[in-house]
Amino acid sequence: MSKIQEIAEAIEGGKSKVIGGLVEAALAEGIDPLKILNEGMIATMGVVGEKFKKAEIFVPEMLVAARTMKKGVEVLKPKLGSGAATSAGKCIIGTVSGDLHDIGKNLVAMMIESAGFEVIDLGVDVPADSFINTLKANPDTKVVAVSGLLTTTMPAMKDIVGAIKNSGQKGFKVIIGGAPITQEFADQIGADGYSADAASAAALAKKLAS
Ligand code: B12
Repeated sequence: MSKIQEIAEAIEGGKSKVIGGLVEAALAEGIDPLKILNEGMIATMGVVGEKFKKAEIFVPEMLVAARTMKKGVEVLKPKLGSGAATSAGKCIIGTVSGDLHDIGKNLVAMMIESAGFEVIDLGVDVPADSFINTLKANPDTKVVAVSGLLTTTMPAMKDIVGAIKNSGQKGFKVIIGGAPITQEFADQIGADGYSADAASAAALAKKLAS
């Protein structure tokens, strides 16, 4: 079995004790960290999601898979990103209110940080007020990034983006993302940008901030 398959199986099976060692072994074999992330980890969360949808697994299994992926990402983190030294400005990031998913948001935060931004991470379940108060406290913010994984929290994303845009604060762009989000939805709610994954989110943030 390849190291990537072993990592995928460990995540799916929620084997958080072995994941760190497996990621280290894969890195030692010279496997590209991005390949480990995309093929071993992110793809596996898609499989986990499908199994949940078909009621083959339930929330606890989804949770342990998520915890295992997080542990794996910790080991991978120093190997990802460019470690850019120059400051591209500030980026405020958070997952919308009502939504507790943060793996994708954390990856986006990590890649945006590697692209040279100072990242202020508000965590999960973030209401519009928190985004706006943080913007007011950090008027030099260049990008506000809003994540959402549930179709049921897409209306909250619309409200949050609207409230941020109408807050009277200036000089920043709003980007959105998450599994159910599309460019069409971003256009509809007046966001300045959308991207489908963490690497392109960082490129988008850089483009919009310059
Ligand atoms: C792990 C997981 C959980 C974990 C979350 C743990 C955690 N700390 O995040 C737990 C168990 C807590 C959970 C709970 C629930 N979950 Co859940 N979960 C998932 C699962 C399996 C994986 C999500 C994930 O981490 N993916 C991997 C990451 C890397 O991908 P990502 O988040 O999409 O992020 C990438 C891009 O979207 C993008 N991106 C993300 N954010 C942003 C932001 C910006 C600005 C940009 C530009 C890009 C960007 O870049 C990221 C990196 O490439 C998904 C299945 C799936 N296919 O998504 C279901 C899923 C999202 N969950 C689902 C559901 C239904 C739930 C629950 C309602 C279940 C329940 N009955 O309680 C609860 C809701 C809790 C809540 N209020 O939030 C459904 C949602 C269905 C829907 N259409 O809304 C899914 C799709 C499963 C399914 N197929 O049914 N879940």
